[in-house]
Amino acid sequence: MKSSSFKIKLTRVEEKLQQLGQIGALPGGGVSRLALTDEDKAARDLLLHWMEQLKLDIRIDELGNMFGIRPGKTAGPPVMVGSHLDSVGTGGLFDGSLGVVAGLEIMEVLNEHNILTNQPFAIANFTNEEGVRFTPDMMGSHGFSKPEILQDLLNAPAVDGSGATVKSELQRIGYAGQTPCGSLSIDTFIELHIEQGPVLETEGIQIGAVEMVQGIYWTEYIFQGVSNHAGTTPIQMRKDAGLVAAQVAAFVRQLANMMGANQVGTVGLIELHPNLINVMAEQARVIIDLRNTDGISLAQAQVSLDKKVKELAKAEDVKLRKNELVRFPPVQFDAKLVSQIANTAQQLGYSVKQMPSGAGHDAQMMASLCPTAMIFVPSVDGISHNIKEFTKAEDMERGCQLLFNVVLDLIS
Ligand code: HGY
Ligand code: MN
Ligand code: MN
Repeated sequence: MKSSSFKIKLTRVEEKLQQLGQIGALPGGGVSRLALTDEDKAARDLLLHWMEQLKLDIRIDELGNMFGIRPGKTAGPPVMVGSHLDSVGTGGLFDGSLGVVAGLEIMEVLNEHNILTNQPFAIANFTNEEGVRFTPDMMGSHGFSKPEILQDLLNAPAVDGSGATVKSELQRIGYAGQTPCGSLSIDTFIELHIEQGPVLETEGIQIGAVEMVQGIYWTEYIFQGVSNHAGTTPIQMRKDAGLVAAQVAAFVRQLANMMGANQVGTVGLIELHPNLINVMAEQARVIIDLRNTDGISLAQAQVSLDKKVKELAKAEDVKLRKNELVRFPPVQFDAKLVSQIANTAQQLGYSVKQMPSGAGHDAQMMASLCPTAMIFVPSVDGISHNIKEFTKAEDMERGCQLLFNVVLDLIS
């Protein structure tokens, strides 16, 4: 069946994104929809409503992953698209939501034209992709691809120390599903996502055919010093946890510069206790995010970081605890599917570039289960994880149409 005759309706996509944007809306724009909060529940409820309207076979698994399946002529594993509805605390309107809404739009077009596809087609909303309330990130798709770690993921404690766990929050919001995690077999997975970086915009390219996702390491270091008076304590007597945290943060940037190539390093979370102006911190907690497209270099960077952290803690005579929160190696996508995306984009007259992903995505977990790839659309000014995140309507339209055409070619 030639997919090019069917067109997605951008207005429907925009309406759904606009409705989702009301959920967890922040005063200056953007959203805060942390995983398994009431805002996440509200977004899930809205998705449930849309999937019911589309008459999909709805499944919710033990990790709260949500699936909507449209049957085809033949039974068997569906081709699936999807992403995530949770956001970071200062999130934009497009990260994750675009991939879920694009899946709904494909369903809308199939239904309005009464297209009976050969293979079933499914959409997914994966739980806790962002990993900022409960680590690791890509949690739902991780558990879907590795059900043997389900209990560990369900017992994951909230990063904020509130005592909430994934399990207690899934139950609280009513999304502790019955479908066994990982019990749905999937034929192929494609994720449409905003690039969240500057490459496509800078190079004036309309579509990214994503070949791989870089490796991601998250490490928590907790420094235990001695809380003391800021004025009376002589410098040489101090055991200042706050100082060590600051030195580690500075070293992460030096490390990225020393490693060069594709090494990046971020200190997004630093917490001091008691965090008071005139009190030396008793405890400091930092979580470091290291990434690299090359797995060996990433592991080397981590070794250098661990070594330096130990030296800095020793020099200040503070105690050190380390927790390895995330150790995701780089993931290659299916080369054949990547070329199919690139070729279909060219047939549609779109400029396209094959490229890596700097951000983590659910697709990197799905890649261990079935042929998987991603489609990127440009981010204005390369901004994301920021309320200013924006993608132009015409870019969204191209991304959704391309996803539709690739999917229809696969399921017809
Ligand atoms: O951390 C990431 O790259 C993704 O946004 N979870
Ligand atoms: Mn995302
Ligand atoms: Mn994100």
